[in-house]
Amino acid sequence: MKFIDEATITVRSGDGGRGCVSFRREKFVPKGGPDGGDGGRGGDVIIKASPRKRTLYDFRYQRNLAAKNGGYGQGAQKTGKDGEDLLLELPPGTIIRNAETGEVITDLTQPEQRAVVAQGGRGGQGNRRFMTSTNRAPRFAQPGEPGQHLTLQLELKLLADVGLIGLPNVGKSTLISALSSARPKIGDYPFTTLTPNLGVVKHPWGEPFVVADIPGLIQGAHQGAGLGTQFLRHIERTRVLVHLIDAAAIDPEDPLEGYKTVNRELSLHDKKLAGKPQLVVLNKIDIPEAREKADRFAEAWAEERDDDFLQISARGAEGTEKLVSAVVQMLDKAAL
Ligand SMILES: Nc1nc2c(ncn2[C@@H]2O[C@H](COP(=O)(O)OP(=O)(O)OP(=O)(O)O)[C@@H](O)[C@H]2O)c(=O)[nH]1
Ligand SMILES: [Mg+2]
Repeated sequence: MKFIDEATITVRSGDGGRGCVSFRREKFVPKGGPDGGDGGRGGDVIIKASPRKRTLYDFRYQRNLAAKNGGYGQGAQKTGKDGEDLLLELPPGTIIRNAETGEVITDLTQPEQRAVVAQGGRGGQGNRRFMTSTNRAPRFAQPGEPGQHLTLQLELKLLADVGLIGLPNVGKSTLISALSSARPKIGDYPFTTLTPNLGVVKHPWGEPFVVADIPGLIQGAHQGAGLGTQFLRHIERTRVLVHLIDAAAIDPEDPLEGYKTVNRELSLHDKKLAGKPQLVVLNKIDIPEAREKADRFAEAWAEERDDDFLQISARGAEGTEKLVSAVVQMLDKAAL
């Protein structure tokens, strides 16, 4: 299934049913009074965050969505049936905007959260309601109120606490597999991951946190190189970034190069993203030549920075516990 994170749809709430013009007819009562019932309400268009939904795939082709109209009022004071609501289930993290004004109508951040985006029209009143002392037999009734037409822009920005970034093939998906029950594809080639994956990390220090694994970034990503920066939107809402580096691929001549490339692409895309707290982690430390390269990295790092970085083997699940504890501390410190 394709990962769709943007869609434009048109929704329409139901029209209210028309009120009825009718007069009582009974045997032996020649002139009955008005008894036209009111029309029913039009159905609302309601959106709801459903954790079962992962993408906006459902809305790729299905673009015109309407609630049902209210039923007409009837004689004998019968009110028309209310039109059925239209319920749209969207993945949590979807932002809903009015496509014309760009205004945010709602942001579905909580599971099961609901919002009415277009209200159904009221039903028209039947002629019975218009009877007065001077007009005992009104021959008119109200039409129903029309429903609302609205074009909505849907944008999915996944909700995760931690974003996993790095060059392709550094072991991001291997790491999320080691930490959570997520089982993304792992491959010894760049761009194995084509769409974001979420994993829930359980740990003994408190509430679980959610990690997002996204496709790797390369130089020029902000201009569309590789898979570009299109998936960075899914880590915009994270509080902390884990920047994973393949220790075996470090260039001993310029050990910080890869690290800097990724950060350059981040800030060219979005300064806010680049400003998030970032934990730097060297991976694949089980590979013999990686250790030596990690030492070169450490020397270059110490010349420029006074904070720490970690060394792990995601494949061997070595150092991952320390990584989780460091992330928990950062999450505790970082406010959204
Ligand atoms: N030796 C060793 N290999 C690792 C380690 N972690 C990952 N790998 C290998 O590195 C390769 C890439 O791993 P992935 O997890 O697919 O890397 P990725 O960063 O998700 O790659 P993309 O999705 O393509 O950006 C695979 O062959 C992994 O088995 C590690 O700790 N040690
Ligand atoms: Mg991957």
